[in-house]
Amino acid sequence: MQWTSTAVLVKPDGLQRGLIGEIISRFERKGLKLAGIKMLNMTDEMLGEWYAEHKDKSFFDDLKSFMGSMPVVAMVWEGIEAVPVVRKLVGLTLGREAEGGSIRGDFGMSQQFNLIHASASDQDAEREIKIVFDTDELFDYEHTMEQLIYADYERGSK
Ligand code: FUP
Repeated sequence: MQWTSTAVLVKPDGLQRGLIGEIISRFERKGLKLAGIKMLNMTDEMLGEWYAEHKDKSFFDDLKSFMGSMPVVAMVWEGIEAVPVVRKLVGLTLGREAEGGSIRGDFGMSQQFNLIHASASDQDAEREIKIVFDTDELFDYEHTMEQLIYADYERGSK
């Protein structure tokens, strides 16, 4: 049981579809803690770094141009095992295959227009958070609800 941070981007299609509030609400309701949030245009350089693992794929340029076409809303969410928890709430990459109840499963049909990005691992989360957030844009504060969200022995692992 480890307390971790994860990076989320509401992509240009999520912004256009008016899903920012819905997405934030799902993470809040789950019991995750918001550590940072901002709206920004991702530059080609940022996107090259963000999607470095896909740089040789055929869809790389198209993906970067889509992601840079409009602002995104970037967030950092925290909690015990936040990375896999958020991935589960987000659902499979392809909206058509994503489970009902997940964000992509409930709102998307596409592979590229899949509304949201969530870090795939703790290492990816660390790297991605640094691409978008300065340290003074991340907040450490008391989340009083945690006493209701986790048992004492779980909070001890923080
Ligand atoms: P995910 O981790 O679920 O966001 O998905 P991947 O890391 O596999 O892919 C990164 C992004 O590339 C996805 F959000 C969608 C996009 N993509 C395409 O546009 N075309 C493809 O053929 C595969 C992925």
